[in-house]
Formats: sequence, C-alpha cells, structure tokens
Amino acid sequence: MSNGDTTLTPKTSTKPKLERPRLYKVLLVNDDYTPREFVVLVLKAVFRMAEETSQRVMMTAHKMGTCVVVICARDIAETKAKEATDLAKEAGFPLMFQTEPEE
Ligand code: TYC
Repeated sequence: MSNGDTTLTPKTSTKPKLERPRLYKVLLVNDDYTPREFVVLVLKAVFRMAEETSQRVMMTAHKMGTCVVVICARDIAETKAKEATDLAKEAGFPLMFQTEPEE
C-alpha cells in the first residue's frame, strides 16, 4: 500500500489435514451347507485364530447370520476375505467372507 496503511492477512495453515484411512471389517457369513469343522479350519488357517476363538466366531455366525472376524486395513481385509472364500470354493463349499467399511 502506498499510503502507509498495513493490510493484515491471516496466515493460512500450511499443514494439510490428513484423514486417517478407513478400517474394514471382514465378516463371516452363515450358510446351510459348509460343515462347522471346515469353517473353524479356515478361520485358523487364514486368520491365525486359536481353536477356541474360531469355534466361538463360527457359532456366532451360525446363530446370528454373520460375525466380525477381524478389523484391519482395506487391502489386508480384501486379501484375507478372498483367500478364505477361495479356499472354501476349492473344497466345494459356499462359505463366504465379505468386507465392509467400519463406521
Ligand atoms: N450353518 C453351518 C452348518 O450348520 C455351519 C456354518 C457356520 C457355516 C458359520 C457358515 O459362517 C458359517 N453346517
């Protein structure tokens, strides 16, 4: 400014606000055909679950329709869900694992 007036402009923040990436749930879905023992075997093999936890998760899905197996980053959730579903498919069972974003 030529008349000596000072113009004050607020300093804008230069730090970009990074959103935390969303977490995803892997859901075990119940069906009428896959044997209980096979569901437990897949939970132990793919998700490294202990016998007792696998039994509990399997029974929850059996009774309620679905059960959350794990909550993790999207790429890991999708890879694990596909690996587990493919394992069942190869064995001839309709067992399904799905992923969905957490609230
Ligand atoms: N409902 C199946 C049965 O009675 C067992 C089962 C449990 C299948 C959980 C899928 O996600 C599942 N043989």
